[in-house]
Amino acid sequence: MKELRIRRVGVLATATLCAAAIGATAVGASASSADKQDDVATITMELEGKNVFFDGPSSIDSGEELAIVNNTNPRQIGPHTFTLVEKSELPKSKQEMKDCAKFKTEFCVRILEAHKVDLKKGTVGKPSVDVGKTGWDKSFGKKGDSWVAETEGEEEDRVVSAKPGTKLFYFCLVHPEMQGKLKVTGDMSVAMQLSQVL
Ligand SMILES: [Cu+2]
Repeated sequence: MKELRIRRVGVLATATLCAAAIGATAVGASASSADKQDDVATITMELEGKNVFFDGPSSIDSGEELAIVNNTNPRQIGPHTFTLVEKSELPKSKQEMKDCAKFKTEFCVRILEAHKVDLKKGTVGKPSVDVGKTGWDKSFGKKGDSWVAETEGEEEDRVVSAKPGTKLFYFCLVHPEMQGKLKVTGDMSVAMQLSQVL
C-alpha cells in the first residue's frame, strides 16, 4: 500500500482551488510532443502558474507504447490521475468538475473505488487499474483504465491496445479540468488480421 502525499484535506483544497481557476484554464493536450525518450509517446502532467494540464500528442498508433509522466510536485498541486473516460462522461461545466473533484458524482466515485482509495487514511490501494485488454483501451463507464500519480517524476508505461479509429478521451479525477483526447491511428486491416489470428 502506498501512502498518498496529500491527504483528504489537501486534495479537496487543491480541487477547490482548481475549480476556482477552471474558467481560465486551457483544456486539452497540445500537439507538441514531450520527447523524453525517442520512440515512446509521452503525455505529461504539467503545472504552469495556476494552470494544471496534460501535454502530449493528439494521435498515436495502435500498438505503440504510451508513457504518462508526472512533472508536478504533489505538495503544490496534489496527486493526479490519468483516467480514460467515455466522452459523454467527461465533466463539462464548472459545477460538474467541482462535484466530480469532491466525489459527489457517482461516476467519479466509481473511479475512486477502482483505485481502492481510502480517503480517511489517505491511501491508494491500487494505483494502476488496467481492465479490458492489457494496455490503454478501456474507458470508464463502469470500469476503465486509470493510473494514479502520487509522486513527482513518476511514470506509467502501457501499450495502446485500443483499435485504430478509436478516440480515447482522458481526464484527471483530482483536477477534472485536466482533459485531453488521443486519436488512435494505424492500419485497420492489419488490426483485423491480427485479431483473427490471436
Ligand atoms: Cu490532476
